[in-house]
Amino acid sequence: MSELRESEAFKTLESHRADTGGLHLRDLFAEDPSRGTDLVAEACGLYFDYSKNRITRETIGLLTALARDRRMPERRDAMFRGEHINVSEDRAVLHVALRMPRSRSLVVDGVDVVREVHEVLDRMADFSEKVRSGEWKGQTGKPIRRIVNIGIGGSDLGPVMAYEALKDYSRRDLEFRFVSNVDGTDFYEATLDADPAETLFIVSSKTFTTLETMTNAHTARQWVLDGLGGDESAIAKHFVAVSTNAEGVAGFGIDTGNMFGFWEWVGGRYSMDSAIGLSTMLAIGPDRFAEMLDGFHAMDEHFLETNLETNLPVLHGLLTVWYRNFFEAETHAVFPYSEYLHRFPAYLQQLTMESNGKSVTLDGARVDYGTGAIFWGEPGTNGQHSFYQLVHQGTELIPADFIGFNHALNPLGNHQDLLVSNVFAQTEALAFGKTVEQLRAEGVDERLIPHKTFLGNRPTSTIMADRLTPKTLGSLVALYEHSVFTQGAIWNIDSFDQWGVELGKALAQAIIPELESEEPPPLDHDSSTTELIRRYREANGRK
Ligand code: G6Q
Repeated sequence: MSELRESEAFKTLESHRADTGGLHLRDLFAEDPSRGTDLVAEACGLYFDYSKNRITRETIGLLTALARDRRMPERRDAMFRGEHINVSEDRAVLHVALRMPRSRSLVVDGVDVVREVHEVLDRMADFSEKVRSGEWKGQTGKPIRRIVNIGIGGSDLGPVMAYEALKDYSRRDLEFRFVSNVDGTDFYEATLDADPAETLFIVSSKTFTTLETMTNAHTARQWVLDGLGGDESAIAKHFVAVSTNAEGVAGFGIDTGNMFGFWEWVGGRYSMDSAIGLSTMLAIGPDRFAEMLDGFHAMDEHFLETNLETNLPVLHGLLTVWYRNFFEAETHAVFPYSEYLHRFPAYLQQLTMESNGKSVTLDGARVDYGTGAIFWGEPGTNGQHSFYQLVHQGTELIPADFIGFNHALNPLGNHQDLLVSNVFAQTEALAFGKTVEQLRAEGVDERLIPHKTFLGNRPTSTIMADRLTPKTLGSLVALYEHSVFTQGAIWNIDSFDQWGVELGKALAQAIIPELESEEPPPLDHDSSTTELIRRYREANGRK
């Protein structure tokens, strides 16, 4: 049995689950009138109400005891010190340094990383101002009107999410597009109505070797050359790069003077606040970008300094562990009640699932407990008219986060009241349900009672903020980053590697020539893959 399962802290939680798991939120609230005002925590402008979770007042103490037993605080401190906690890649994990203020210093392997971070931020700010003011000119002397970020995974999901989330703060006379997929349609649609003379490409790739990004970048290069008369000097005016690979950038033909660097200690899915966020800065400007960094940093400090019992990311992470390991919940839903956050669940999917979708511990032993939950979600209220049915009355237990705001960015009539009433109504309905007695009292036909019964006792957490600002977004993202960290520490897994994405990449490299060769290739696959390749070749007129 694993160390985790054998630990006293884990066993205590198992018996606590057996004793309390049957309790209904209806009773827990009825017996404890101040539950809704006590089981809450607040920091960085985020109000975290976790009272509608299947816990008693004792549960948090037992979960934080588990965190201490697993040495989560020590591991957190080691991360902040720049130790190589990403053991399988032997790397420091220092996204927290990306948002440290200029006045701070963090020396890792003899280098002050905070100073380096601010050097890059200053160069990004300088460049952004030039583009935003029109001082930066394209090859024909026209200012830039369209900015296309080419990147995938961590070099795409954060930038897209942040652009969409902060659109209200963005320059509306600049158009932003994000090309990630190697499906040519992505590039085609992003440039269909664009003028190469007014288009700037940001090639965002930590490694500068990723198949999709390099393919799209070469297509973009050709598109610019074709559109601007073939003069190679246009590349310097229409391309910049965000990468750690200066050689690769130079090899592509981009002036390394137009390259914004970052560091190997920034994981792709933790990079939206590094130079990978250049498109965000171009959209909202350097000052707003700095506000976003302040929001991240405020949550970092809270995570580092606040006791575990009132620590938002710790509470969130421990509750996720509670459902995953003691209720066997396989998924976790996130429902932002803000249309601007419509890409937030997709962003979180990478953050959570690429980080904690692991089945071996740091020393390589196979786990005998569940790790990363499947994160999913959509903005409310849309989801209510779709899959919420299963969340309310299906057979699965789906813990859910509801995210809402006191104020709309675009107040229109009573839209915001209607929107937020649904946050409160849904969490109330999920917790308390509707009983047979209530239905009978309403005179519901007996035959329909089973169909109209809501068992309730479905756990939710509600995160409320005043309004969606760059700062709030930073704090919200950092909350989830550190929740992921907390979960990974309990499970003793490496939340910062991603070996699981490698195998498919390698196999695709082998299959590309088998699809493209003129002569029939020798195919050494299973019968299914061989036949699929054969049919594809045939459909494309290849033997
Ligand atoms: C993120 C992953 C992955 C990565 C992409 C893009 O944590 O490592 O999603 O971001 O594969 O990689 P490049 O930035 O190197 O192109």
